[in-house]
Amino acid sequence: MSKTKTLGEFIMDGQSAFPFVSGQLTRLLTDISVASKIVSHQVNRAGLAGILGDAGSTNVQDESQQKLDVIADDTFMRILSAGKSVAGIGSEEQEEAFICGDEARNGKYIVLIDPLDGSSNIDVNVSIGTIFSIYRRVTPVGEPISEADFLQKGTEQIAAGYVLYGSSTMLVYTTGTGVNGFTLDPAVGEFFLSHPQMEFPEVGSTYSVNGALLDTCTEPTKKFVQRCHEDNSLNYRARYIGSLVADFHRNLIHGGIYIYPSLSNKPNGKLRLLYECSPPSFIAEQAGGIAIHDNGRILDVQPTELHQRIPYYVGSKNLVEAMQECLSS
Ligand code: P6P
Repeated sequence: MSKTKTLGEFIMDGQSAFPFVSGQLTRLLTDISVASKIVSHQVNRAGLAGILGDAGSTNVQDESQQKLDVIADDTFMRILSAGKSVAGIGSEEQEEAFICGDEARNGKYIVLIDPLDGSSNIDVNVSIGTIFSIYRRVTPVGEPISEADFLQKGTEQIAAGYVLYGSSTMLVYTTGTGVNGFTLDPAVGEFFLSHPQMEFPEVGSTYSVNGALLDTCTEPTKKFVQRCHEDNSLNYRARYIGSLVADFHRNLIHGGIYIYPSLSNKPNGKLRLLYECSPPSFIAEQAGGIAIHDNGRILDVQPTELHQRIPYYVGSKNLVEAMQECLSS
């Protein structure tokens, strides 16, 4: 029986295809998997370790931080900054980008991360996730890094992925040659390749949008949802978990569209471009899907601020194209 490949073997296979690489990306992806295992362990024992609930602090978004938000952020920051592959980290939980120490000045990469997305679901044991993006720095290695290193278009991503802390813990990522999913076997502490070459099904019929927002969202989303209700050609269903990673992952496997639209009181919606939208958009396009905002492709947007928000529509081609029609009509 062929042995199931571990994440480490898969990453090394990727490196061996480019023998002259420095190995920094391999080390960085490995560091992300290590941090993910630590966070998975903390999430899975949260109710027993007194780490549920509020941390008593707020983040830059003025959202109350959960204890696990802080733990996840500390874990990823500590491990990624120690790895010497990363020159800087932009995190949802940190107002300013974190500049890694002198020993990381030779780091070639920049990481943008939402350490724990879906925090409102932590205390009720519903799936949550980590979302990450990896870019090459634009400033010369060895030089101080600048804002431009963090504000790169999504098309410049070297890799992007998410970790889903669900009924099992999965790490799903792309480096631009397809999307592969790995499942953590907690008995041995290894991620194993369980979902090779993931792609959206040909047709999706699930839409994920917070129904309570339909009163305040702009007309195109109202029109899209109305069309789903009226179109009997597909057996549409609504599924909304309140965790982008969980909704995105289900839609990737079964087909569907995730929507966080522009609202009358929040014209840029809620989701952050750099660490909530660009990574799943890279994955979506690699898996045959589409990812857009109100006026075009997410990956083409030139960021202007680390925490900027953007309306977001991502998923199966047939559904996002239907949403595009509503946006342009
Ligand atoms: P609402 C979690 O805070 C998040 O960023 C996404 O993971 C999730 O889809 C969305 O916000 C939920 O927001 O306004 O529907 O509760």
